Amino acid sequence: MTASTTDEQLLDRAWWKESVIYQIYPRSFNDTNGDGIGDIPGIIEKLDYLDDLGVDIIWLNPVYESPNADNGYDIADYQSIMDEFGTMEDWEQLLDGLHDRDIKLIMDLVVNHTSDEHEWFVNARDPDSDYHDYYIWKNGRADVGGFTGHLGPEDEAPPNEWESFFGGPAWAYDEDVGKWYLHLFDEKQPDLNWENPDVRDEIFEMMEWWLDKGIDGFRMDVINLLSKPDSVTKHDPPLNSTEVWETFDGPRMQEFLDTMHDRVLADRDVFALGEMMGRMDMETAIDYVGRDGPLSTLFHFDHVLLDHGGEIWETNEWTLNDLRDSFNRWQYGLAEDGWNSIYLSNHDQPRLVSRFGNDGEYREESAKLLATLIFTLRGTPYIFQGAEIGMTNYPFDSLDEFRDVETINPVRNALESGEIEDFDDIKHGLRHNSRDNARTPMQWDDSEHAGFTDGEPWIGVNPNHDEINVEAARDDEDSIWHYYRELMELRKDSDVSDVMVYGDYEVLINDHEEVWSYVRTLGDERLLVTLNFAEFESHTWIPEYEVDFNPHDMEAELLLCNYGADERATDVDAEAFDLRPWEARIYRLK
Ligand code: TEU
Ligand code: CA
Repeated sequence: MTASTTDEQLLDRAWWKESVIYQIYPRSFNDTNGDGIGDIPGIIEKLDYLDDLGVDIIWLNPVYESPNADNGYDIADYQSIMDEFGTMEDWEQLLDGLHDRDIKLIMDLVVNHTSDEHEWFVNARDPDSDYHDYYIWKNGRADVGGFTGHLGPEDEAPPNEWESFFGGPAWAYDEDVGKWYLHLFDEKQPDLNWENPDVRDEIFEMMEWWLDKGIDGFRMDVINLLSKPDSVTKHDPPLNSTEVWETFDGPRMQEFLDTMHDRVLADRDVFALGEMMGRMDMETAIDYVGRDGPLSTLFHFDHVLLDHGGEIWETNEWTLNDLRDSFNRWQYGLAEDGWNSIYLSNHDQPRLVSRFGNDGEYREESAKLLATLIFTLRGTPYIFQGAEIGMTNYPFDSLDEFRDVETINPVRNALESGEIEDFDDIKHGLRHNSRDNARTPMQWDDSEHAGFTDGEPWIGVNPNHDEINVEAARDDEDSIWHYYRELMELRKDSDVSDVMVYGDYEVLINDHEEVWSYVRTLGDERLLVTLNFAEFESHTWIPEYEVDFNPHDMEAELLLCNYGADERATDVDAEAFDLRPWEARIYRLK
């Protein structure tokens, strides 16, 4: 890997590369009217909190009108606000409040599908309507096995064998139409037909409408699913296709996003973040997010799939080597062109400290180590609400406690079919994997419902809120919360900010089983980051032969350590040193 020059790296400066993003899941952030559901006035109430924390961009999960089959990812009207969350006036006040504090706002853009309650879909059920062709309708096949029989007319199978991401067939039969419509997610989330130019026009106009209201960009939901494979678009019934993965990065994907870019994004300085499903090769990624690509950056799933099995209750063991390999692939893959998004959690993922760290004895240390990782890899860092206080997974005990379709649907199906006998057999896996872990309410204080609501919360509050909460974290100088602030200060407002954002990434001792170390370089500026992913002390060193400078001749100035700046951390010998359990250090090398 040849290091590019300082000038080359800084040529591509952008505000969204230098920003820290904070993700708000409104339903679980802060409730102001006691209905147990977070709302927009609740976010407004916490604007100073966000400002104090020091974040630059808020990504707001969907707040649009929705019957909430998938908590707002099933949109019934793209241009109005969900009643439960408030009004358009509330939303405008939120935007102003953020902008007053120099915080930008990006909105979720969910245009692979709508709700089945969207006016377009309601009309689409009439085959003579102009809206019919807004969705993907296909004839069934003769009974060929698979999902056959009970779902549609007798002796008719769904158009192909695709399984929805939320379990069951990806097609639903509509009696009035006499055909099946595609839904890659829930039945209540019919996929839009992007082959239809009217659909593209509507979406692009809607995007412009929001941008004209003053938002700063979009987080684009499952955006690489828009273009469906030829087996479906060109045939009716579709050609046989069993793998729903075939919907990733379809034939017209680049064209659709290029058009979106040219028509909507190009003339404005906005941030466009694409969520990309599947395991993508670097060429495709660079087509999307490289200098000439339509998007700013992307979310990929490489590292968050490591510990997931095939079913929602199945888990895999991950090792540090797996985790480092998946990040290495992207750090090196987008080193010359393109830009990464660095996240370890979001509303679809279990809590990072429970998953990649240790939520018991070393909760504080490991939460800080993971934060160090997020802020020192090359890319834009993301904080999902609650990570800044080290919130953990929830001790789910019964199916009733879950709210998420992605958990409930497949578990119900498996219980009904007898594939699993008893909930308790899969409890451990669901506790580990379920998206609901991320969705339990934000823990503000140690009061009954953690200060989230005066009413009954829509989903359980983690019982550990008596210890883990914002109030306690802000009061404690050594807390995870204050550590996040220190990281942000380093990244945004220090002598090493440029190297932290733009510096090249180079991994050291790539096969160390406990310690992940890397160097970030920008011209003469060098940072060394060293992280011990273990509950015990680990021995490590900086090998001369792996870097183009001699670390043993250099002085290492400690910038930050999750154990504090004690002698062990400040007085380091590059040839050999030991890291304490979950210890994280950042050095500046001179
Ligand atoms: O997520 C897409 C997606 O891939 C997840 O649903 C994935 O299946 C899950 O993270 C694995 O556990 C986006 C949204 O972020 C998600 O909330 C929506 O449910 C989904 O799209 C449909 O809109
Ligand atoms: Ca409310």
